[in-house]
Amino acid sequence: MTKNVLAIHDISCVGRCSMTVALPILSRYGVECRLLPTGLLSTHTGGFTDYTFLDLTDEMRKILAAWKPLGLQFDGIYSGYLGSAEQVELVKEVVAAYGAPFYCDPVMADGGALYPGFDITFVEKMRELVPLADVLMPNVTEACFLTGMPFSETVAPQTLIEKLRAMGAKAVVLTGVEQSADSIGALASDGALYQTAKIGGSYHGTGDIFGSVLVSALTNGQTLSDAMRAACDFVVAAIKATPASADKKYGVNFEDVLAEK
Ligand code: PXL
Repeated sequence: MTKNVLAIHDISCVGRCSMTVALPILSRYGVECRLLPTGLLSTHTGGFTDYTFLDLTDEMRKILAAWKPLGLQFDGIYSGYLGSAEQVELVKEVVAAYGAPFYCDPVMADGGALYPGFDITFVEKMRELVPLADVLMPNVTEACFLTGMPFSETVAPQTLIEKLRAMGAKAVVLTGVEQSADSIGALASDGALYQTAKIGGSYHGTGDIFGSVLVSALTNGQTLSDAMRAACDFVVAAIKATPASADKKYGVNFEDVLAEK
C-alpha cells in the first residue's frame, strides 16, 4: 500500500522551500504527501524584504478537527517551518494523537543567526519537540540554538549530536557539517559521516530538499545512513543543476534532478 506522510510546513508561494519542495519530492519517491500548512507567504523570508504572511493556526485547528472522524493514519509526520509557539504546541498534539514516526526539522536559523521573526522564546518552545523526535534534522546553527551551545564555525558536531540525544531525540542527522575546509555534508547519530566537495555560496531551500529526501527514503525503509547519503547526493545534484549566475534566494533547480529520476 502507498505510504503517506503528513507534512507540516508553510506554503511559500515563490522561492522553492518548505511545502513546494516537500510535496513534489515525497510524491516522486512514491510517498503520498498530506498537508497541514502552517502559513501562507508571498515568498520565504530569506532575502526577500517585503513578504506577506498569513498565519494559518486557526485553520490548522479546523483541519485537525475535520480529520478526527476520518480515522486517518500516517506513516510519518514531518514538521518544518512553524510560525509560532502555538504551532509547536499543535505539532506536539498531532504527534501524540497519531503516534507515527516523527521527523522534525527545527527550521529557525542558519549561518549563525535566527531567521526573521524568531526569537529566543521561540527557540525554547522548539526545544520541546526534541524529545518527541524519532529523527531530528537540524543544521549546525539550529543545533547550537537548541542545545544552548555558542555558534562557531568549529563547534564539534559530535558534541551537538550527543547533547541532542541527551535531550531525548532518538536519532539525529546534523546538516552543514564541514569536516575540512573544502568539504561539507552530514553526520548521523549512528556515527555515519558523509562529505562531498564544498560548492561555494548559500542556496536557499536546500535544508528542506535534504529533509524531504531523507523522510522519503526513511519512509521507504532505507537505513538512516543510506537515507542521509541519498539526501546529500540529491542536494549536491540540485545545486549542480543550478546556474552559478542564478539568484540564490529563488532556490535550486531540484526539478531537473527529479525529472532524471
Ligand atoms: O527553508 C526554510 C524556510 C521555510 N519557510 C520559510 C522560510 C524559510 C527560511 O528562511 O523563510 C517561510
